[in-house]
Amino acid sequence: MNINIPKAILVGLQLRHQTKEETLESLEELEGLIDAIDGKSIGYLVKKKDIKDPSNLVGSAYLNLIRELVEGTEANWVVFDEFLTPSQVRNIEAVLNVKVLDRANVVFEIFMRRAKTEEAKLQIELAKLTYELPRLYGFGEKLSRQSGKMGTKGPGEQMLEIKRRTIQKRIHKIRQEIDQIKKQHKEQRKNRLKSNYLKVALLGYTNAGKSSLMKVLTKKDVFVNDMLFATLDTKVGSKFVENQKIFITDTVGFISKLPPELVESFKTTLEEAILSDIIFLVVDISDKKWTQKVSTTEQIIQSLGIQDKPILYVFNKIDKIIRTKEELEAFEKEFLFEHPFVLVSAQKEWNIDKLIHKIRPYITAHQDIGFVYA
Ligand SMILES: Nc1nc2c(ncn2[C@@H]2O[C@H](COP(=O)(O)OP(=O)(O)OP(=O)(O)O)[C@@H](O)[C@H]2O)c(=O)[nH]1
Ligand SMILES: [Mg+2]
Repeated sequence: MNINIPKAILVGLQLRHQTKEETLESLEELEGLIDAIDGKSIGYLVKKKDIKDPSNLVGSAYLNLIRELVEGTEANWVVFDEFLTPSQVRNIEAVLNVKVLDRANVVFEIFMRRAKTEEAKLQIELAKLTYELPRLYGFGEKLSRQSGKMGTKGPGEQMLEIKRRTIQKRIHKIRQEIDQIKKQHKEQRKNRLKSNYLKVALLGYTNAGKSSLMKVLTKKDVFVNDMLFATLDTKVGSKFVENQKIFITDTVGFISKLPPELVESFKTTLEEAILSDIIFLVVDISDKKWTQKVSTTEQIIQSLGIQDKPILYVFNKIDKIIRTKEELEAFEKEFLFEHPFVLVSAQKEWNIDKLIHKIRPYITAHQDIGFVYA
C-alpha cells in the first residue's frame, strides 16, 4: 500500500431501531466516500448501542478498544459513520491520538474537491459553515472555565465569540454572493418558466447515470464519470419531441445520511428540479442495493417538497444485467414495479425511444392546459 494514503478504521453504530445489515450497508458506502478523498479503509467496527454517548459516542471502554486497534494497525484516521459534535471529536481524539472524522466531514471534503463553479463552491462553504456554527457552542464554555473568574468573559469565550461572528459574517456574505449569481440565472430561468415547454428533472443516487442520460437525450456535453458526486451543478439542456421543445435538468446525486445542511443549501441548486413538471427518478438497476437507494432518493424528494409531481422511475444500466436488446423485452414482462417505470441503458442507448414515449402524454397535457407561469 502507498504509504502516503491515509489508512482509515471505520466505526458504525447499530442503534436500537437498526439491523446490523443496515449499519454494514452504510459503512460500505462510507468506504466509497473515503476512497473519494484518497483514503483507504482497512477495516470496520460495528458498535451496538441503544443510545449515543453524548461525550464520546461509543463509550469509554469501546474507545480504548479502538485505540488498541489503531496502535496495532498504525491507522491514520478513525472515521465515524455518524454526525459528531466538536466536543465528541475532541474527547475521542484525546483518547485515540489520531485524526477523527465524521460522515459530514467526509462528504463536505468530497464536495469541496469536486466543486467547479463559483456557485457550487459557495453553496458548499455555506453548508459547511452552517454545520459548524451551532457546533461551536460548548467549546467556549470549556475554555472559559480555564479563565477562573466568574461573571466575566474568559479568553476562551471571547475567542469563541470572535469565531462565531466571523462565521456569521461569512455566511451573510456568501448568501449575498449566491443571491447575486441567482439573479444572473433568473433571467434565463424566467424565459424557460414562462414558456409552455415541459420541464423534466433527472434525480437519483450518485453514480446512477443521470448525466449519461442527459447526454444521450440532449447531446449536451456533460461530465460523466465513475465516481461519487461527479455532478455538483445543475445543468439544463433541451430536446425536441415531435417538434415540441422540452427542457431536461441534470442535478447533483444523493447518498444516504446526507448532512441536512447540504440538502438545505443545495435547494437553490435543485431549484430547477423543484420547478420541473416531471421527475425522472434514475436508478442503477445493476446495483444490488437499488431498492434502498430508491427509498433514500424518495426521502430527499419528499424533503424538497416535490413528491406530488409525476415520477417516472428510470431503471438504468440494464445492459449490466442482460446481454442483448432482444432479451430486454422478456425481462420487461417479468419485471414488476408498483410505479410507472422504464428500463434503459444510457450507455447502449437501449429503450431511450420508449423513455421519450412515456412522457408524450405529459407534453400533450401540458399544451392543452396552456401552462403559463407567473
Ligand atoms: N454499463 C453502463 N454504465 C453506465 C450506464 N449509464 C452510466 N454508466 C456509467 O456509470 C457511471 C456514472 O455515470 P454518470 O452519468 O456520471 O452518473 P450520475 O448519476 O450523473 O452521477 P453523479 O453526477 O455522481 O450523481 C459512469 O462511469 C458511466 O459511464 C449504462 O447504461 N450502462
Ligand atoms: Mg452526474
